[in-house]
Order: sequence, then structure tokens, then C-alpha cells
Amino acid sequence: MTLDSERRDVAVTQTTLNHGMGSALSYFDNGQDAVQEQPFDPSTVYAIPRIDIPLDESDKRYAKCFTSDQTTELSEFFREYGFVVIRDVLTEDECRASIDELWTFLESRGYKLREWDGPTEHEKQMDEERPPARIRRDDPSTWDNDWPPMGHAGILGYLPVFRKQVLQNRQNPKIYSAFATLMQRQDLLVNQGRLGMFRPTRVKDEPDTINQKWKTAYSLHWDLNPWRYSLDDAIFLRDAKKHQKESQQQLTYEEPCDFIKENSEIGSEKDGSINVQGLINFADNQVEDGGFQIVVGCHHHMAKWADSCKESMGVRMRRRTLVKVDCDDPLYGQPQRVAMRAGSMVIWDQRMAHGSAPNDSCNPRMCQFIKVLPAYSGTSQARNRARVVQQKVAEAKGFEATDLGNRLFGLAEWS
Ligand SMILES: O=C(O)CCC(=O)C(=O)O
Repeated sequence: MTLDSERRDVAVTQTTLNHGMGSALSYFDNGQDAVQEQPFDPSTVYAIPRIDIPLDESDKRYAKCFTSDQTTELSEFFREYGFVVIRDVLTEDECRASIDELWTFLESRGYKLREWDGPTEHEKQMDEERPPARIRRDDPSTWDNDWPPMGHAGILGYLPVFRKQVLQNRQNPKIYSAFATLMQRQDLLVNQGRLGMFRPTRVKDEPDTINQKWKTAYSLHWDLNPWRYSLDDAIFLRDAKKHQKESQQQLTYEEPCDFIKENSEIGSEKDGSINVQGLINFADNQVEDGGFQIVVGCHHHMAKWADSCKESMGVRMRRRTLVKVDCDDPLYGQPQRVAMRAGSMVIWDQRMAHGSAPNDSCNPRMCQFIKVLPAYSGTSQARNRARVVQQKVAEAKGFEATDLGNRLFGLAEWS
């Protein structure tokens, strides 16, 4: 497509779409052209059909699930519904070790470090002058003491975690095998991500007591931009190219948050790539415990949804990679909780609108976020990434990477 035809497209968008309710805002793109943002009208948004989440026949408190060796069944389910639960990827011992490590992380304030280099001089001085009250796992009255940032989202801090058990989980063969099956390739890099915890908001045998302060936010979003990812309109295609280029240049791995960003929108619907995200539950997680929720079957419909609101939300959000569903959109009320047993993992297609629902029980929710991306090598980005991972893995006391782990961490070649 030529620049001329791109410009013509933008001009058409500007002149034909002025069906406004109230005044439209202008969106300026680097001074090149202005695209009119139309007001968002929820009644014109494509309604994604609701499909009930399939439940586990043997225990309907949980979503339907598979074992990692049921490759045909789990792939078919994933294709149809856009997500899949794989049970028993962690043993009971591995769940116990993961929970223990999560608490040690909280008790030792591992999350305080915003940068790889540790606390600033100012932070150290503040801590010495006024030692902070510590969290203790066996005493819920301490669970307000210096809780990590991102508590409103149920995520423990900003940074990826490099500790023995979370690294073991990242090189777990069952987890790898499930990802490889769904991605239809063996050569993968595992993302170095974060831990999650929702504190219980209810007290056993006290039905009238609710701790609102520990309720996490209800959320529904995509970790990609639906318009850039799916639509052929020139404006979004151009933004998609720009985004890909910028994200490649920006990921230097000098900043810890580069690990968090790295697999958002790495392909597009048009190139047929399969992009996934996932998480592992350390404890049984029933509907009322809060946590992961998803719009079942959404991957089949995201492009139609995006097309139906491209002049309003699409224009407003065209530069975003994380896109939140508007609370006036009928889709906002549509996700269903994916309840899973301890040791289970859910993997979802990135085209699925997903998020989390707050806790409404006396049980905590504890999990590890985990994603994979196609392996790459030979670039400065790959070398920087490997250097940082190597250093962080070496610092993780008691951890030994396996052959599989070294490949998944980008420290050894796949071929
Ligand atoms: O399960 C959760 O807490 C939400 C997960 C999520 O939204 C994500 O990983 O992007």
C-alpha cells in the first residue's frame, strides 16, 4: 500500500464518519494527519455471542480440564473456546514449594526493588530510620504492612521474579509441552514474569464481614491492540508496523519491565501467528475466590468487535497495547471465571478479552503468570536478554537450569 492511498483512507475516515453524539475529538498523528475520534456508542458495538464455560463433569466447581498428554483434545478445545485448562502441571510438592516461595518473597520484601540494582540510597536510609512493619504469613493482621505495589490488580510488584521455584516452574516439561502443542512449534522462549496473590476478603463463619480494602479491581482487557492486530484499514496497519518496529528497538532488557512487555502483540491475525498467555494456580481456585476470567469464544469475534467500534475506541486507543473494555460496552459484563484446581494452568489465545474478578471468599488466590514467545537469536536484543537472564538465574539460590530450561531461557540454541 502506498503512502498516497493511506492518506486517502484517512481522509475518508475523517469525512464519512461524523455521525457524532456530542463533539468529536481530534487525534493527531505526529502532525501528519488528524483522524476524527467519534463518540463511543455502546448500542452499535458488535455483540459477541455468549457461550457457557464448559465445566469439569467430575466436579462442576471447576472448568473442564485436560492433562498435558491429551494433546489432541486440549488443542481442539483451545481452538473452539480460545483457552484451555491443563491440570496437574505442578505436583502437590511443587505447589507447596511455590506457595512457600511466594510468602518468603512477601516477607523478605523482595518486591521492593524497582530496578535490578536494588534499593536506592534513599530507600535504604528510610528503612534504617523507620524499619517497616513486616508481613508474616501466619498473621493476616500483618497483610496490610507494606503490601507490594500493583496490589489493586492482585500482582506482586512491578518486576519479574527470579527465585528457585518460579524458575523451576518455567522449565517444567509439562508446562512447556502444553505451550509447544498450542503454539505448534518446539523452539520457544519462556517469559520471566511475576507472581499474583489476592488476599481473602471474607472471614470464616462471619458472613457479614467483608474486607473491601483487599478487593482487587474487576478487569477486562486485551494485552494487544485489537484494531492493529486484526483490521486492514490503512491507519491501523501503519500503526501496527510502527509498533512492531518501536517495540523491537525499545526492548533492551536494561529495564526489568521489558520482560513484562515482551510478548504483547508480537504478530497479527493476518499473518496467522498464534500468540498466547497463561498462568499457573498454586492453590485450589473456585469461582468465589476471584482471579482469572475470560470471554469464552472471543477469539472468533474480536475482529468484528474491533471493526464495529474502530472510529471511536479504535481511534482513541490506536497507540495502546493494553486495551481495556469500556464499562458501557455490553462485553464488560460477559466474562466468566475459569475455576481451577491447585497445580493447574490456563493458557489463552491473546485475542481473548480477559482479566480478573475480585475475591469474595476466605481463601487466598495464589498464582504465577507465565507466557512464551517464539525463540529468536543472533540479534542484539536476544544477546541483551540472555545476558540479563543468565545473571538473574545465577543469582537464584539453589536453582539449576536443565537442558530444556537453558533453551527456554534463551541461554542455549534450539537447533
Ligand atoms: O488472572 C488474573 O489475575 C488476570 C491475568 C491477566 O489479565 C493477564 O495475565 O493479562
